[in-house]
Amino acid sequence: MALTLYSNYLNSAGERVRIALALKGIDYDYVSVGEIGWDAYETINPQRLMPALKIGDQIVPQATAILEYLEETFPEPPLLPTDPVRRAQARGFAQHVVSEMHAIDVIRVRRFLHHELGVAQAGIEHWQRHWFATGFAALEALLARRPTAWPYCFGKTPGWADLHLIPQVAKGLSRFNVDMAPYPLIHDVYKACVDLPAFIAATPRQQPDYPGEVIEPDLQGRSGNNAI
Ligand SMILES: N[C@@H](CCC(=O)N[C@@H](CS)C(=O)NCC(=O)O)C(=O)O
Repeated sequence: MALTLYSNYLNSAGERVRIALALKGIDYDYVSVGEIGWDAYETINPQRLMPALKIGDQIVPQATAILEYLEETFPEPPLLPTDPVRRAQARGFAQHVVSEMHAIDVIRVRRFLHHELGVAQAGIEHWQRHWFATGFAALEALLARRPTAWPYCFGKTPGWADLHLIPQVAKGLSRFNVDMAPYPLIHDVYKACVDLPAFIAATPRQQPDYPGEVIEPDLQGRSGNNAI
């Protein structure tokens, strides 16, 4: 079945999916939402959020749903641990990135805080620092409790938790000046992943719509899902 990923180069939720596609060696077409425009994209994905995966003529929104489809349909190599408890822990770790960090650091939330609630730039930066620090502290504590100091979050090979963690760390380091010194275990996993071909292939600069430099969305712009 033909697969098409709708994403853009900076789309960190899409980066999770791109890592999974690369780890599993799955061929897909890439469509840049920036190039087709948000209104055209809405006809494809009414959620107006990236990424979405087109499978044949069907659309699946939300990175987690896409990752679950890939794991079920292309089981090799497995991204989730085989032990059921460890598998649940990997999912819980990843879900913390998705729900407790990424969901509240995205540009549409920051624009809403700024335009609708009158939060100035310094306040927005405070918000970002607070939620990155709270989130990474919790993830660091989870890594510290592992029974084995695996090179990756939950095993000897990169998987589900890693592909969620790395785009969030990369974004924190390159775009939000997050100090990773308090999180040495996270930083070790980051170092183990960041030079792997699948993780490199998924980075913003490797995407067809990378404009040559990262253009940080500013507070004045309009978000894709019209949150503001
Ligand atoms: N829960 C969604 C989050 C998707 C999401 O927020 N994507 C961002 C880019 S990383 C987006 O589409 N932003 C457009 C906007 O904020 O309007 C997922 O994991 O797929």
